[in-house]
Amino acid sequence: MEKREKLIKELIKKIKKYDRIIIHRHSRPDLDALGTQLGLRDAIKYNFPNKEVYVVGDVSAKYKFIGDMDEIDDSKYEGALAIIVDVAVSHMVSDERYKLAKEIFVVDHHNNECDVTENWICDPDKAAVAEYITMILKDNHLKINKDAATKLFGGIVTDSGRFMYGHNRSDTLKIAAYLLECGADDKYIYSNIYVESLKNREMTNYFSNKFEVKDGVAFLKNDKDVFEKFPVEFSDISRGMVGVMAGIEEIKIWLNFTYDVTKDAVVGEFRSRNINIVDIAKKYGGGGHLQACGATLKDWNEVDQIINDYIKLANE
Ligand SMILES: [Mn+2]
Repeated sequence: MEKREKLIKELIKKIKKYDRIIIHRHSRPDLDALGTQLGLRDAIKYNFPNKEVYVVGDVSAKYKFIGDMDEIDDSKYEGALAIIVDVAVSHMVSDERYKLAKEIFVVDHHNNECDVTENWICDPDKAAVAEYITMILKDNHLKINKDAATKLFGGIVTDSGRFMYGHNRSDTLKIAAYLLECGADDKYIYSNIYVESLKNREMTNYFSNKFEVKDGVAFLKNDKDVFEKFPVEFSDISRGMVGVMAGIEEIKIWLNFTYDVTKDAVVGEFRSRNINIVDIAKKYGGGGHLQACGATLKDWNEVDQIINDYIKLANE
């Protein structure tokens, strides 16, 4: 049996064995992280009603519609299984108390090595970790109820860019179809992800007028004053505004740099159309997907260096 297959069986065994399971994911969550975390919780509770299952981590106002986090005591980790989804790098995991758990298991789909545990399965061919978890549940004959299906569907539809990205899109669509058969409320997800507040539209307009373009590369440099102008969560600008530069013929690579006062560093979010940009992100200590990745830069000088690297790449 392939190593990954063996580990999947291990994961299922552990889910069945442990009475208490605590699910983590990366900080500043997107809908794949949250949808998978909450969807897996719902599915485990549905299959094993007597198990205690908790979800922890920082909250996101934007994705409140998908569900709430639990506040739990450290003692809950005693003898518990911690499952970490959508991230394999320890410093990016939200709530480091997973270290208190008896065993840890990581399920991811990013191009990163795991520094958390040997119990690590990762499939970068999956468009979303929600797709991976759905496949694992399905293949191992665990039922997916309506609530779980809706949340997992939300993860897939967003991380796949509405089914545009991923290496095996026919698999992604099949898994999404399976979730609809399980009762996923796709309308609920779409009605939440396609509606924005007036404040958000004002923000989009502001950043659309602000980005610079150089030789096929667009970039935004957001210093801390943008948070005085728009008092929103960090990710609302960092990850939330990178898309204002997308879908423009002349722009092949687009970069959003936002100063993070808590780190005294600049967080970069990088996207491209049909160009592998993750290697440059890795060169600066970052990572992610081939065409959607990020890195944290020391200062604005380093930001200029990475912009130049991307300009070179765009013009190769
Ligand atoms: Mn993901």
